[in-house]
Amino acid sequence: FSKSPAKFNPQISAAQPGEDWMVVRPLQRDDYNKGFLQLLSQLTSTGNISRKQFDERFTQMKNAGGYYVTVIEDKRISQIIGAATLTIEQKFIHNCSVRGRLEDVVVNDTYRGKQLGKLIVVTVSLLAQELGCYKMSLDCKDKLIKFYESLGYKLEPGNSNAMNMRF
Ligand code: 16G
Repeated sequence: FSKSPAKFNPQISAAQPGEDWMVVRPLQRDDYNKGFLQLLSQLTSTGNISRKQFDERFTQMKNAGGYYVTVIEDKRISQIIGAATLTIEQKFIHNCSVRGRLEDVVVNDTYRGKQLGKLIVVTVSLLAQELGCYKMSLDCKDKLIKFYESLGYKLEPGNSNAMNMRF
């Protein structure tokens, strides 16, 4: 972002999300009861996660550090309607820098058209910049490339192939 600050000028921010009925904040334990996992299941398979499993994973992420699970809550109905996670990888390269990864971005499909995707991605991307990441990476479905490009992400020529080994 630092190379093109003029282009990265969001009209909405976590502090001013544009609507007073919503809030952008870190994940809380109680979000188990606010539809967080049901929201994630709009992105991919979540399995059937018990309260105990959720609590244990929440604690593990907190203790490990480097996990910034961020949510949008509709306060009128106490439901999580958007989420995105920043994970931080420690590096030796780039003078012992850190790399950010944007993961598990999802917005409740009944809230389309309110720029909530932009809100949560911009929030988490600014957080990555603030935490000193030298870059922020993501992989996504082809149909979402334009969306991420509009927020400052770029396909890098010769380096734009995400590869997976599924286990
Ligand atoms: C997308 C997500 C990734 C998520 C994956 C789940 C973004 C930017 N990318 O690639 O974070 O983990 O989908 O799909 O949100 P999977 O269940 O096929 O791995």
